[in-house]
Amino acid sequence: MKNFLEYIKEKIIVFDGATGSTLQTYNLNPDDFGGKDLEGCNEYLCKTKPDVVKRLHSYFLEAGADVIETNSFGSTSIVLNEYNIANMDYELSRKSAELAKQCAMEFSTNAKPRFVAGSIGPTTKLPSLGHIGYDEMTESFYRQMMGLFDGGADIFCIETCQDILQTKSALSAAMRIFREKRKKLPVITSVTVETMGTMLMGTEISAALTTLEPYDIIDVIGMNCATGPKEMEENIRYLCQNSPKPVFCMPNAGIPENVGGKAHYQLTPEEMEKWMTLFTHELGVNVVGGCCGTNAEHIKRLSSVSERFTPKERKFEYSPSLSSLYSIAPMTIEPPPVLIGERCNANGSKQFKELLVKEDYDAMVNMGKEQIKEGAHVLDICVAYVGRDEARDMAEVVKRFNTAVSIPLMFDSTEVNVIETALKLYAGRSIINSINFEEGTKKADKILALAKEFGAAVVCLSIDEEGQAYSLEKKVSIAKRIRDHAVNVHGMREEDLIFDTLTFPLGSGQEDLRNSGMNTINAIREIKKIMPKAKTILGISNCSFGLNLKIRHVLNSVFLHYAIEAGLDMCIVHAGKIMPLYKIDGRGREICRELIFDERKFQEL
Ligand code: THG
Repeated sequence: MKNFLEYIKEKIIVFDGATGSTLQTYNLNPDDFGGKDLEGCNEYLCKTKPDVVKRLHSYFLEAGADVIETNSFGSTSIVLNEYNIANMDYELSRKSAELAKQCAMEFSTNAKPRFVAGSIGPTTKLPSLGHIGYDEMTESFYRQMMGLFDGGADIFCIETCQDILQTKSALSAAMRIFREKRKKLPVITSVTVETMGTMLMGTEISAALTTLEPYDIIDVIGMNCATGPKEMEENIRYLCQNSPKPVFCMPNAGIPENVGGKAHYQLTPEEMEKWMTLFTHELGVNVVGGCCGTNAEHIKRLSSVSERFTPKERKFEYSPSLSSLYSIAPMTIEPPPVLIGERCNANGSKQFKELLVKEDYDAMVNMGKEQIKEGAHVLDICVAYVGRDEARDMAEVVKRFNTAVSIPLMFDSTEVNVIETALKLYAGRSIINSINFEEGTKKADKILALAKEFGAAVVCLSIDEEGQAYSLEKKVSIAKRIRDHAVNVHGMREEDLIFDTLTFPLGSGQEDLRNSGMNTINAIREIKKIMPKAKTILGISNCSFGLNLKIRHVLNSVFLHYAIEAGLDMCIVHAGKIMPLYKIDGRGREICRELIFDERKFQEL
């Protein structure tokens, strides 16, 4: 049989129509569901009424669907628990795949193969609102997916996502299954954008794409449910213009209207055909199907669209970005640099440290918000404080910042478990700050594995077994070594690595640090030359440690200026305190320049 991912290149793929609203037309009674307590549990029909489930599949296969979805939307323990049958998750999931597979096989021919997509719904819990923890949710998805895999599903369809953390959790489960089974299935992830134009949690489509795009286990990305095609147009257009992966679109038959207490869907098969012709032929959607309210007539029309058009070649532009739960921030901006707020750091701000000790999380969130007002594009978060439980503090902070802060976060910790805790609570695409080769690759390997599992970008410090790099050669050679390891061993992309050539205090009087500023800046230039896709970053304020406050702001600003000139992409700063060069008097500028480039003139004066 043809491979699904090959097939998608030659044909617009047609999924089936609505499961729930079609089952409703069969007028099932409580006995069909296995009793009053289980009424409405569609997934349980796989056990009590397998013939009804097969009838549903055959109905859509006859209409021309290339792919049918298993009757397993809510077959996780999380959802089944509401019917007190949580422990039937594996069995029902497996059965749903077996039934769908039997039907697909009956219809499958060489000319028109039919596939089974395991339906993985969002469950009934929103992890970003703290309804459930990441590990518990992942375990639940794992059991459902294992059933679908063992029952013969050809594809995993992680669909109707309302909170991107649900999708991340399902992806963690899928990665575990593919590792254990030594076999990967194609994965589709599909989010639901409500009528207000964002996902239920407030996520814009650009943020959803940015968060999911780095996952290489995802093969197809798209949208389903909530609205009809008309309301989806702008977001589908965005995906088609920006997604490197094939695009999936399964609208409802319009927005449901309440008719006599029942949901009523108005979009006709003709209207569906008209919209999907636009989406496939003009925008370049690759996979179509119907969600709530769509019946065999809708699917027949989609089949005819698929017969008339071959997949459109899309031109897209994509450069990796960062995201919060809500929106995106690019990893490079014009003019540079991306400003990363430094103040939510227990070691870098007395105020933040005191708030942490008081556990005044609202005030900590406010410090984050203040930095946004001052111009920060991203926030560095560091809660390391001797005598406190860093992982616990990170959890408390990330939980709140995830929903309360609109810009992406960077997690600043040397502890693997602290980074992991943060990633499991954060819905966006973050930066991990940082890795180094102080212990060889040992610790870096653990953090890079986390970066891959959660799609995060990573700051790489020029530190190896011999310690921090001071010379230009050493700064660059460590960066190259980390790049080779991250790319070749872990499958990271060069563009997701952010090199930090280290900022040392310039005004300390320490003889061995005299040329460190210059080396740091020259190393940036060199790294940008040999790794053009990689990004660079500096913790600018380190350069002025120990000096008086007014001078610090001047030196920080001048140091930043020269680093940008050398190609710096991002900097960790107090954004409100950075001055443009023209606001610094000539003499101040010159003294700072001499200090940075170690010209020693000031000694002769
Ligand atoms: N590279 C990377 N990450 C980093 C650094 C780096 N993270 C931490 C640090 N260096 C960057 N962050 C800061 C934050 C604050 C200050 C310096 C660097 C700072 N704070 C004042 C002080 O300590 O005197 C403010 C005091 C206050 O407000 O209480 O200077 O290099 N990857």
